[in-house]
Amino acid sequence: MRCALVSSSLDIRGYLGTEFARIADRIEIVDHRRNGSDADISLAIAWHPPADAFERYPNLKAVCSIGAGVDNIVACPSLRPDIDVVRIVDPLQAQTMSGFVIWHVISHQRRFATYLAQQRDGIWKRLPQRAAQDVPVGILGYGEIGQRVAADLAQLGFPVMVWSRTAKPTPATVRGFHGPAGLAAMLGESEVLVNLLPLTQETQGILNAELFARMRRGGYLIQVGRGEHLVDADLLAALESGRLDGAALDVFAAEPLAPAHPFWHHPKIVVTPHDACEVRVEAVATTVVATADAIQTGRRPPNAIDRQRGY
Ligand code: NDP
Ligand code: OXD
Repeated sequence: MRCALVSSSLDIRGYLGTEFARIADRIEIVDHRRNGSDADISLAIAWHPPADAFERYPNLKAVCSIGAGVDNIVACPSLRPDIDVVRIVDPLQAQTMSGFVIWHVISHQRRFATYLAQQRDGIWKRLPQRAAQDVPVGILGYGEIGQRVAADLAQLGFPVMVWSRTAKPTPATVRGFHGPAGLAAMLGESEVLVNLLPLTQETQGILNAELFARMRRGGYLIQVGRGEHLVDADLLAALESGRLDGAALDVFAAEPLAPAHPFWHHPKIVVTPHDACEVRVEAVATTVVATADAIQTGRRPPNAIDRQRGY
């Protein structure tokens, strides 16, 4: 089966390399806007597709993301509502994200930024220690990745709370919340807040002044969802007022982060370049093969998102 590569921001062919062909040897990848007929294309791999990208594929059945997030694909105006959008689900990606989140939670708990500053100034001074059980962590989103992060943090002794759209069963070590009332309740108890939500109309701008005001004073934000979840000015104000003590930001509304953006040099902000957890090419190739199989046998592809919900 032929599969079109569609991106305005990434060399997908270069990213897939030779590993993709090893696993997906019956998929022939072709570049977007190649010469020749586009009527034979029923499958595409996309990341930030151009607005008119899908107009030229009248027989397109499914588009695979190269990430867990699909917001940049579902936002594409030329994507017809009947086309399946398929996300990556990869337990190794969730494990890597979990390590990234744990790194920042413990960095906040053990005052790593203060120790770095003390070292720079040659200061030998022990700081009061806080046990994991005294640092409650709230997680926005309890999906494929949020579940792994919650389980690992609970295993380390942190009190863990999770928030989802619908009520979800949780193990005894994780407290579940849902809906608007659940959010308010969870925020009131959260010192560290981890954002692992998908970007949808409902979640855009959710990390704002009102939300920060509901968290424990001196809290910490770990933002690994999407840049558009965060109101940048509200974060800066919350850090300025002491409402928040710090933030680790991995995703930004405009990536790469503009050189003049105030986040770069803010003493209470850690910036990483959308690198919390890579997607392995192997996971993309397996997903594309499963999607091609589904198209050929007239089934819905595994890991196709709900187009109405947007995730
Ligand atoms: P899933 O789709 O598996 O889970 C999403 C979770 O968010 C679900 O629990 C869902 O609730 C909840 N949710 C969605 N909308 C709302 C809402 N309006 N109110 C409350 N809860 C809501 O996503 P993943 O766990 O796989 O990934 C989450 C996001 O993490 C991705 O969409 C992506 O943006 C980001 N990401 C970032 C990466 C990085 O490198 N920085 C890497 C990978 C992912 P319910 O269970 O009720 O449906
Ligand atoms: C993402 C990913 O969705 O890297 O950001 O999977």
